[in-house]
Amino acid sequence: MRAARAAGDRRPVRYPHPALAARAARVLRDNDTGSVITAAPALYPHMWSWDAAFISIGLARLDVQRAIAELDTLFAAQWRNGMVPHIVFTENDAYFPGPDRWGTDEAPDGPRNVRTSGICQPPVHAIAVQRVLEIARLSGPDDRIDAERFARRIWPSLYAWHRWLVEYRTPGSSGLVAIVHGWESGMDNSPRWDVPYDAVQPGAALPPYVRKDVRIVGDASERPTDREYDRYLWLIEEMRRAGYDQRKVVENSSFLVGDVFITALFAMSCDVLVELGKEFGQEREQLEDLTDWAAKARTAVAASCHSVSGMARDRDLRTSRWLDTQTIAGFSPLLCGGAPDDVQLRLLSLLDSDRWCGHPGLLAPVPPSVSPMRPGFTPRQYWRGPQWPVVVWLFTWAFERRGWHERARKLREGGIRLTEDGSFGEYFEPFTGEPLGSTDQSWTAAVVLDWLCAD
Ligand code: 2M8
Repeated sequence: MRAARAAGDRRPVRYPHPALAARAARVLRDNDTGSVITAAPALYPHMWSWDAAFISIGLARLDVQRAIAELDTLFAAQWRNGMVPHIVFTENDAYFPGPDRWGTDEAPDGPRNVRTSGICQPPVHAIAVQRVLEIARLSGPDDRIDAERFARRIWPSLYAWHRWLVEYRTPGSSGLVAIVHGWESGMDNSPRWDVPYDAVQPGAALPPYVRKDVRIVGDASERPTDREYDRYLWLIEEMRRAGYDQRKVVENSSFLVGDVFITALFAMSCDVLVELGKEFGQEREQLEDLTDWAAKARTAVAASCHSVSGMARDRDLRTSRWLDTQTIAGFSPLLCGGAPDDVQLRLLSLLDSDRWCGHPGLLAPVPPSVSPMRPGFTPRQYWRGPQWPVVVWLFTWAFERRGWHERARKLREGGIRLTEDGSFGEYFEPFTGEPLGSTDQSWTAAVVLDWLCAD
């Protein structure tokens, strides 16, 4: 089916849904190296942790076995201490920083047969496993049996990953899951991290480097700045010096922030692991751990809410200061629940208002990464304003789970509207719908496929 030219649209093409689904499937197939689906064809030629989780959900709509293989590949790279690394490297050397710059080969807990980065990304993997299982159950008895075996088999690895986050990444009394690098949040250059990054002072010992991303993305202003990259790389330097010993990393890192969005995802993922664990007969003690971790994470998210706006906040754990920047992460309590009713109502009406999804200029009524009404909103720059389909997917998933079906449906329709041009952009300019960053981004294709198949 050909794309239609839409009258009065700000974009030239809109694909009918069957054609859009076929294009999404082709993106996933084309980005398949045989062993991994790369996050994007040129810009990201490796496996990223949370990308792989979303990709497996899209893959399950096409081929349950392939979805299982993708998650298996990621977890084969799990560190012995439980950490799931943020990048699993392929042989491709077109991305910087590559494995040599990370220098994790000597890390005591690193995997032996594969090279990885030395940090993590948001814990959405249990959610992916459950979703793959749900899709497999609709798909037929063989897929169901395979997916059930897989869920039972991977459960202990998921539990170990969650335990790692509690043991090594929940320092202090805030109860928020902490990150030691903005890349761990997945929202790399979000204004959420501006204040903590100001305190990171790259030393003279920072080895020289040449960025590759800005050569691939034609317009460098869609990417983080060189100043930000200096800080990203300095933090890697600090970790290398700490020998990737997690206690030392957390103790010494000049960036240590309680991430409220990750904390909300962690609470939900713990709930999901409890559900899977009950079904597959996992030990009671471990189920109790997960229930306890979920409750503590929810309490931490609720405690972070601003007394006037209701928005959830990150916390700089080096200075013990709340970070008041208002971004999409402020809506974290709507994902995981646990905030008082009045706060929740305030957040819902803020989300609907012209400051967020109801902004009259938006091409599609889904939340941008930063409110278009805030100073600092930059509509073309990465996590500082554009809309990210994958984040919209998280909201649709969480809202369904909370029983807010109408809200979930509206967001899903908005997400499809945003991506109907068939570019599968990494992120989108909110007013024009122009795809930015990479096109043919795997996780965008994956979530669109899941939305379309759920219709
Ligand atoms: C982006 O992050 C990488 C570093 O991890 C980069 O910019 O080089 C982020 O959007 C991140 O969330 C995502 O997982 C990754 C791959 O899509 O790209």
